Amino acid sequence: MANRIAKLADKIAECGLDAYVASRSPNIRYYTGSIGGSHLIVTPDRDPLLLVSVLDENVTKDQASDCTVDTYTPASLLERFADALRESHSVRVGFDDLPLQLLARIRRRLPEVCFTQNQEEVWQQRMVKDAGEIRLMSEAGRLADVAMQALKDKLAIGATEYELAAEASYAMMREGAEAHSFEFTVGSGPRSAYPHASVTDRKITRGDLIVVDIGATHGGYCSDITRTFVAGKPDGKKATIYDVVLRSHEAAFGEMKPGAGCREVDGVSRRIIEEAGYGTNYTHSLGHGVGLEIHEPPSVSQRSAERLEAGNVVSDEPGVYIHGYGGVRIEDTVLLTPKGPRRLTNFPRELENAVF
Ligand SMILES: [Mn+2]
Repeated sequence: MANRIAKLADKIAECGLDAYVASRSPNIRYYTGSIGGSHLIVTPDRDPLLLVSVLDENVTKDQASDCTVDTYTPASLLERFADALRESHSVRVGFDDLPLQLLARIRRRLPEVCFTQNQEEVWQQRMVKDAGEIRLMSEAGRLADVAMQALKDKLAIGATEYELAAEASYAMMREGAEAHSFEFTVGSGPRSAYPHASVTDRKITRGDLIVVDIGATHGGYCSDITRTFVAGKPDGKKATIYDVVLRSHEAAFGEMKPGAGCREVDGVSRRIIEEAGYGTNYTHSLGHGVGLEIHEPPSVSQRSAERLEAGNVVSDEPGVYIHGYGGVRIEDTVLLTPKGPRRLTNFPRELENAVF
């Protein structure tokens, strides 16, 4: 953690800032290793200071490394915050995110200080995963695969979406997930046309497409996988849509190399779906960064100007959704290595494996 904080201190100096306040909990976890702590104050030449409420005092003292931990009460937060910035003689202070009311009160107390929101430097760091993060993300990926297999084993006509989601949840948590990385989607039949379908009491019926989007967190890090199952032998249209989405997913995967433009990679996936006549049914971007949060930079989309680099972890998740009919999405979490893409989720993708 010390070198992550040191890097941040270098970056803020380069940006002409005297101090940086990290208040988003994934950022505090990234820089200190602690799940507790409210505000981490980093300056180029002083020990980092982590302000923690009495509620989180014990966990933060046990977990936080490479910073001084100081406890505040609701009455003393503002004073401690202001003191820390005064002691460091900071004039230009960057922050990731602060509640507006708190920011206004700090500004009133420190009228000489100029506060600017700056998330870019933190994201530049967090976008490139180090070896320790990659280990945790690989395990999060394995947990998602285990959960997908457990769910698949229970696929049957008459099973409810609730029952299927419960199997995935139980399997991943028993194996070492600390949480789900987002709300599961088990969208069956016409509900598979909802990209974020949630989970209901709907029973699986013959002919259904079933989109299952799940993920685990491990050591704070997320995984994200989607598979689409088919209840019974698919008719021509369902087989075609499945094939198009799988080809789109595979083609994009092949383009996920360091230096590739996010926009171009999205374009490769989109062209295949457009050529098959389903362009307007592909209603989201190809992918998003994954890490301590389930949606992070870089965005792999038409609006992105970013380039992929080694150490990025992004999702590869094209989809086709037809209202009233159903949908298909196939997604893996992908690590960019210097040599090319490597999947962190590996559950089989072939249609034969998707039919039950
Ligand atoms: Mn995703």
